[in-house]
Amino acid sequence: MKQAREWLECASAVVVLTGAGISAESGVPTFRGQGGLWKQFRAEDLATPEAFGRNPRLVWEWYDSRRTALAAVEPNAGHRALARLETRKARFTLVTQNVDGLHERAGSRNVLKLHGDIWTVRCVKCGRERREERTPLPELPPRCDCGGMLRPGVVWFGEPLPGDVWERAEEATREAEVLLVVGTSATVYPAAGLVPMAMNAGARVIECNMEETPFSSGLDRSFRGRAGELLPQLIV
Ligand code: BV8
Ligand code: ZN
Repeated sequence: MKQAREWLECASAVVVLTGAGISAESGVPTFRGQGGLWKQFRAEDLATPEAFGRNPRLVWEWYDSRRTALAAVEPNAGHRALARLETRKARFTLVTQNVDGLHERAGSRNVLKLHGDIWTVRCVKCGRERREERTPLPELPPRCDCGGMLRPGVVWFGEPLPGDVWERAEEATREAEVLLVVGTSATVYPAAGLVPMAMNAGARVIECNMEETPFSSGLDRSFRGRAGELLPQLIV
């Protein structure tokens, strides 16, 4: 841990990649770990445009229940440690796969949301996107002023990531001296591809995760444990 702390302290360009695991201690269920969201549902059934086309109400019931649960949670020590780290770095980018908005609530500023934001909605007819924070929503599926149906402002399987966001994430990763990977099973692409990209660019890669991931054995350091406990030890 001491060596990893020094790498992090000495680096001037840092990128952090987070997944559902960093929000677990806030009480937000992960996707694939114990009690994961996908246990009750299969990703293919819900987080795809086809599922939404087939049964928009069912997909909205899932998102509305997640939003309602999220409205009651707070960022945890892991989110706060990353917000502290950002204040000390000349170049810092937080790349997240999470859609819960907890990084911003903890004070992180330069956040790239690869998979969108559960607090935004987009009209399938006129394309207008806006914030919508009411929980629960008054009607499912919610409607746009133009009469079109609103969808969650997130990226589903089979959908491209927001172009500019992905480009900025790649660019930051190529310049990183240290990549810190926290709370992700590193199984969803292209997000997970940032890990080998950082390794190939010569960055030190440090992982904090409850379970082993496909990259763990090849990293500079891979710590097993909770983000809320490990990050405050790494970022003092
Ligand atoms: C794309 C939506 C191309 C928002 C999500 C075969 C068929 C079809 C597609 C594919 C295929 N093979 C590959 C693909 C591409 C596909 C993909 O990667 N599939 C995977 C499943 C194989 N990717 C896509 O479709 C992407 N788009 O490729 O488009 C394209 C290009 C041009 C034009 C058209 C198309 C889109 C991917 C985005 C999908 N949307 N979510 C939402 O509802 O949330 S993904 C979903 O998984 C979430 O966003 C989540 O963030 C993400 C990754 O999961 P994790 O965050 O890692 O969470 P997980 O539960 O898995 O892991 C948590 C980890 O934390 C665990 O390891 C656990 O041990 C650990 N942990 C738990 N507690 C703690 C902890 N660690 C520390 N502390 C703790 N306390
Ligand atoms: Zn509209």
